[in-house]
Amino acid sequence: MSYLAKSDPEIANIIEKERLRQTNGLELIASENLVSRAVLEAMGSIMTNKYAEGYPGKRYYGGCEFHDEAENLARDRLKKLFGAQHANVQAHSGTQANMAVYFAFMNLGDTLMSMKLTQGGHLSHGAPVSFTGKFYKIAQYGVDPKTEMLDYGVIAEMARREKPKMLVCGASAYPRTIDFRAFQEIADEVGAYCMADIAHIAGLCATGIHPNSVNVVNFTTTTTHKTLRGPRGGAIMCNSEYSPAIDKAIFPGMQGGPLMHTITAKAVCFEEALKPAFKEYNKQIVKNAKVLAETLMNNGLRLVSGGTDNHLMLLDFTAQEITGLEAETALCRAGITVNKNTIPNETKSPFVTSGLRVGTPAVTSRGMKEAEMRNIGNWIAKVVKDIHNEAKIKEVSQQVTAMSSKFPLYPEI
Ligand code: DSN
Repeated sequence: MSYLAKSDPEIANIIEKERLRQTNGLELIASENLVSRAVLEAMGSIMTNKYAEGYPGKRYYGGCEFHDEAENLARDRLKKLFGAQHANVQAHSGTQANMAVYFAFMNLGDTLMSMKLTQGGHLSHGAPVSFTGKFYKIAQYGVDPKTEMLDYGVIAEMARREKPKMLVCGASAYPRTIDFRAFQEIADEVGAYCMADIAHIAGLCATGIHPNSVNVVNFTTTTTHKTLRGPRGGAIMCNSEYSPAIDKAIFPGMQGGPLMHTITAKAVCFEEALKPAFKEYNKQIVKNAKVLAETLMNNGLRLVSGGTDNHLMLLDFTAQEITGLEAETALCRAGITVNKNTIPNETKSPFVTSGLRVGTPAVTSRGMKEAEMRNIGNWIAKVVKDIHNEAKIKEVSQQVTAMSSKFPLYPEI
């Protein structure tokens, strides 16, 4: 940051404060992660200087030969990682990846069937405030009120009734395994397309720790920055027959110039994800989540669905009579960054909520293992059970900083 510190000390100072926040605290937001130095370098590289509208071999600007090489590598590596026939790596985000699938294969007013936001789904799966809620007729399933897990029989019945054009599976706050084959079978029965948004669990799917949706459902969309541990961005995978429509929907359908520095960094991330160490990393994410979940439950806290199969868990604070917002605020003050989240059968607004979403990808990237998860679980319980006790929050904050300092963000610098 030596150039930035000289040319724009104000911004350099903000970045330094954020570096300290990340270094001294514990990042437990389930959708966040820490990229490698190599990914950071690629993102901050001169690849940002170029317009490359179009696709490799067919650009609307000259001088794109090295951008073609980078994008081809990104596409090939992503295809290899998931066993996909086709990959589009230009989507700026997960929402735009989803939008491209909808625009390519649905007409305005068609029915989109998906998981409700308050039950674990995503804004871009049909929330009234998103473009999806305005452009399409929305039918939404949730989880079973007792098990708090997906009930494929109920989903199939709804699909028969609603006859969607697109059946969406995948979630932002669902701690359990998703049966992609069951979703595709339901879609086939009612003549719908099936899209899996694996943004949260992409790393787990790529490494076989969670079933892979590619070659099972028609379209797979993802972000590249969650368990995949790459730069912020999106991607789409599908069979070759769908590729012309998908590519056209992204460009020129909804995006102009691709972010070539990000695409280059995606290529770096996909190569890292092809290495055996990435599988070990994803295994550890799940091991850590299980230990953290057990520790929280041993402290008398309730987890939605009674546990987790993946990288995240949802705490329900109904019994503690505190809100997700209060818990988030107190934990953040203790150096534990989490986000309030609606839980199934939520009675409070999305800005207040009765729950909290907790995930292990970022702390696992720092090298933390089961022993650290036990500490974290005990600290979370200590804070949320006595939310107004300033002395306790301070004590936890000191313990968090002491432990975090042993796990630097980038050990090599
Ligand atoms: N960023 C996603 C998440 O936190 O799950 C939502 O867009």
